[in-house]
Amino acid sequence: MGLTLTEKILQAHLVDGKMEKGSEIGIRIDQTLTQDATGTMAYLEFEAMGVDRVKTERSVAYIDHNTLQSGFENADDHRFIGSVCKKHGIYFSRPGNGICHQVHLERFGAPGKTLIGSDSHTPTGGGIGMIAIGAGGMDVAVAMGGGAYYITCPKVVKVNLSGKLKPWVSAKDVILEVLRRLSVKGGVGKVMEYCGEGVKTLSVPERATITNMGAELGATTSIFPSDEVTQKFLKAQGREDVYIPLSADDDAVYDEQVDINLSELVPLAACPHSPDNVKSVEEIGRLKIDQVCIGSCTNSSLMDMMKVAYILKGKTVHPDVSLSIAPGSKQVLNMLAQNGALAIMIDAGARILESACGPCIGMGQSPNSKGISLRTFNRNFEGRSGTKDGQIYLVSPEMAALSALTGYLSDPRELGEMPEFTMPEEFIVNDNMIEPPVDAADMDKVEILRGPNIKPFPVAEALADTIDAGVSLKVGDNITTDHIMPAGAKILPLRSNIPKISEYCFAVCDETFHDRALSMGKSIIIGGSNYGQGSSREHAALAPLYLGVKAVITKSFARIHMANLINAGILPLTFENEKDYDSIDQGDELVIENVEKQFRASDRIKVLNKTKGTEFTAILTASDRQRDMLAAGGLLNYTKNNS
Ligand code: MIC
Ligand code: SF4
Repeated sequence: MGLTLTEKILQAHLVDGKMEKGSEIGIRIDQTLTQDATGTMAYLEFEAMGVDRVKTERSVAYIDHNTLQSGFENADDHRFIGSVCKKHGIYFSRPGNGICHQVHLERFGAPGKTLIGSDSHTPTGGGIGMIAIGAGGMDVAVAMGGGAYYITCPKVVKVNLSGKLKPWVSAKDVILEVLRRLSVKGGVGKVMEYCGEGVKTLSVPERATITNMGAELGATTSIFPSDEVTQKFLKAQGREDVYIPLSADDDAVYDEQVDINLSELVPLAACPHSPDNVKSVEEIGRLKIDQVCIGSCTNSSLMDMMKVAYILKGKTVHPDVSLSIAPGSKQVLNMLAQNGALAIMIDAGARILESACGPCIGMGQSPNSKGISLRTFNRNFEGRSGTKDGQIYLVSPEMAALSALTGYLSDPRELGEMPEFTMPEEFIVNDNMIEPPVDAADMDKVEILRGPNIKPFPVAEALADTIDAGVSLKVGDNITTDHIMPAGAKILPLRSNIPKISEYCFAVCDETFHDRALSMGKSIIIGGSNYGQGSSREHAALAPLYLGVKAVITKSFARIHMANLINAGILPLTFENEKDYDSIDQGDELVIENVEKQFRASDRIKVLNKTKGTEFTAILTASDRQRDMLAAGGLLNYTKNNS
């Protein structure tokens, strides 16, 4: 029986467990990446592990999220991360060099390798044929130390692409179509593997747009084969040496199949407030807009920018619209500057932002109140833009650029004939903003620079015999990590300071949560389905841990968040019978007796609702290793106990 590409790469990296779907496997990690908003915590955790030098083939730290520097905090974090990198063997991509996923694809990604990153959009690397997975900072720290990364052996979905995209229909429309069909929960426990005749019509950056936003499906990752298109891209980046051809066997067996005829796709938009709320321009109708933002790790490649420049050429941004453009990397920005496209954008009235995440994570450019904003980004969760009632639509760069000129949501096919946009034979390669580490022999000479905002992170105590705690919060379905631990210009600078950032925990849902949880001392959170979807930020587990949350009971969890809860030593349970969700109210006192004894004996955990005088069963879906971690009080305690 043939193998899928996913199985081939996983199998080649398998260090623990068996390749049986649904069971836990440990894989060797070749490369890691971090970004600054999750990186400070990841490197504090790495330091706590006491490993001298990273044991991966390549580890890179990027500074791209917190580049606003409206106080000393971010600059301090950058210096801290830079000094840790120098000492411990990590490459340091300086602020200004670009968004982690875009730069990693350009400069480090390699077919057949494994990559984990402390950012949920790490699967962007799947565009170049690698198994690239988003993870919590602690998992990345362990991988840097040479430890395996554990995942549930995934199901593999064949996404069979046929045909060719019509003019002005974009790679963004491909992934929006997949989201429209499968929803934000559709990829949980699965890898989306793209194959079929249509694959070769897509460039590497286009493939990366698709794998990037596979994160919004909740998928473990997404991957494209490595073929001549990959080879050409790597050659243009001066890295042809890392190219290897890779694809699934012809007789590979998949768990599911999705067929997409690229020729039939039309321009689409994800409407507020979910990436799967996808509609065509006709379905949305005439929509007057206030803002357009082009950029982010989804759509900031050179080819995206060249299309935007073509559309803007000789025109002026509509008087009622603000257009911002953030090219994804220094390489992209530099090439736009040299080929004149940047001048076209400036001339049209675009507001050029630095090569960083920027508005995507609410670092500036929040829309006006009730403002309608078209963005080429990947997430449009409520409040993420920094404007609570902002109405965010996710669209392709082509649709964004044309709409910026017309002032309303416009179908880019109205542009008529499309010229051919071709990838350059050679990109401008200058890695002068990537600092290599010092030699191992000199590591003791490097001083670690710690600013006053960098506070120790909370570590759970070993599990108590009995959890007897009140429900401090009850929330509904599809709660994102942007609800649990919001970001944005005010809060993001506090990522290295858990006591301070926890003041904003769940503030989007309930501003009184922080004080209530603190005064309760210990508590339990009740959630609906797909709880914790979105980012990989472990702050969404560490802040609740700091506030005394002992367990979270939901209808279902998103993958990375559930792993982060276990890493933090918080018990993640799901209702055996979803109806039990309805019988619990905020303030109820819940008791789980003999917790460890119960979960060592079975997946089914008995929970008493003392207030209501009822009892229900919750399920713990965890491997033996994870149960050990929960008993020890999280990954760090577990690692210490076992070293
Ligand atoms: C995001 O897009 O939500 C982020 C900000 O990149 C996060 C990481 C973070 O919260 O720091 C992610 O995707 O994991
Ligand atoms: Fe940055 Fe946005 Fe990409 Fe997250 S999704 S890495 S915030 S650009």
